[in-house]
Amino acid sequence: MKMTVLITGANGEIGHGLIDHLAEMDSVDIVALDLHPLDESLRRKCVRTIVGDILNASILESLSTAHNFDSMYHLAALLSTRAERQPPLAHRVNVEGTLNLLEIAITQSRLQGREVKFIYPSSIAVYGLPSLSVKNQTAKIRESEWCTPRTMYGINKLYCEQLGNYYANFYRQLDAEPTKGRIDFRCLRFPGLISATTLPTGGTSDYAPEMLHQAAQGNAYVCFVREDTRIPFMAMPDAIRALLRLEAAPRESLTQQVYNVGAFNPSASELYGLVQQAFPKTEVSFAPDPKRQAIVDSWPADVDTTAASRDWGWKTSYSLEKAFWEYLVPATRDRYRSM
Ligand code: NAD
Ligand code: AKB
Repeated sequence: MKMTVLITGANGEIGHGLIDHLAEMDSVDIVALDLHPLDESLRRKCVRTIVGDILNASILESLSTAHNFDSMYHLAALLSTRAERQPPLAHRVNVEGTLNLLEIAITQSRLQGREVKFIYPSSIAVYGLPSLSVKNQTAKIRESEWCTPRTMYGINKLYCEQLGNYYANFYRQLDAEPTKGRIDFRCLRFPGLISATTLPTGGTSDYAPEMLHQAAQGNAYVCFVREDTRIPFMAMPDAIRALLRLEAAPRESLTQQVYNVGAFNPSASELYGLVQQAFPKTEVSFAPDPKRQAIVDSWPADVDTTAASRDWGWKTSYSLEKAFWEYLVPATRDRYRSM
C-alpha cells in the first residue's frame, strides 16, 4: 500500500528537497499545495498539485475529501524578514494557516480512525536572547530555554508548536466522548538552512546562502550582518533527512514533540573565509543592517541536539567542511557554470 502525503509550501526550498527524496521512495503518493505553481521538475513527481492558499478553507476541505493522508508536512509560511514587514499577513498565514491544516489533520484522523502524522518545521527564531552578552555566555541552547522570541515569525512558530501539542493531546478535552483519532504532531526547530539548488527569500539567516550563491556567480556581495555574527546552520540534504527520520521514528521512542536540530555554526567571517577559498575572486563587504542584525543577535549561537540524537538517532552527515567542499561548492559551481 502506498502512503499518501500532503506537502504545503511545496514549491519552497524545503519542498524542493523533500519532494525529490519522497519521489525516490516509490512508496509515496505526493499531493503538493503552494500559492505558486510548482516547478515543472517537481510537478511530475506528484500525483496531484494544487495552486492555492492555505487560508482558503474550501480548497483544504476538498483536498481532505479527495485523499486519505498518512502524513502532512506543513511547510507553507512567511519567513522572518518578510513576516516583520507584514505582521498581520504573517499572523494569518503562519498561525491561521497552520490552524486550518491542523483541523484538516484531525478531521482526517477521525474519519480514518487512525493517527495522522503532522510534521511541522519550526525554527531557531522561537528563541529570543535578551542581549549579545547573554548570547555569548549561553552555550548550546536547549528546547526549554529562552523561548522569548522578539519577531512576529518566532512568536508565530512558538505558538504553532503549542497548537500542535494541543491538537495532539488536549483537543476538545471537555467533550463527553473522547475524540476518536488523533494527530501525531512532530516538530523540528531548524537552524538556518543552506541549499545549493535553491535560493532563500524573506529570511534573516539568508546572508549565508546569499553570500555563497553570489560568489558562485562571480558577483560581489554586501553582507547585512556583522562579521562576528554566529548562528547555527545546516545543509539542506541534512534538513530533509531530519524531517524523514523524525517522521519515521517509532512513536514510543519520542519523549517530546519539539526537537532542536543543527549541524555547524560558523561566524559570518568564517563563512566568508570558506567562500573566498572556493571562489577566490569573490568580493564580500560587511554593512550590517542594525535592525536585521538585532534579530540574528537574539537567535542562539548554537543549539543542543541531545534529545534528537537520543530519541530518534539524529546525527548530522554534513560538517561545515563537508557541506562546503562536497555539496555546496560543487553543486553551486554546476548550477551557475553555463551562466
Ligand atoms: P520558502 O519561503 O522557500 O517556501 C515557503 C513556501 O510557502 C513558498 O513556496 C510559498 O509560495 C508558500 N506559501 C507561502 N504562503 C502560502 C500560502 N498562504 N498558501 C500556500 N503556500 C504558501 O521556505 P522554506 O525554506 O522552504 O521553509 C519551509 C518551512 O520551513 C517554513 O515553515 C519555514 O518557516 C521553515 N524553516 C525554514 C528555514 C530555512 O532556513 N529555510 C529554517 C527554519 C524553519
Ligand atoms: C529565517 O531566517 O527566517 C529562516 C529561519 C531561521 O527560520 N531561515
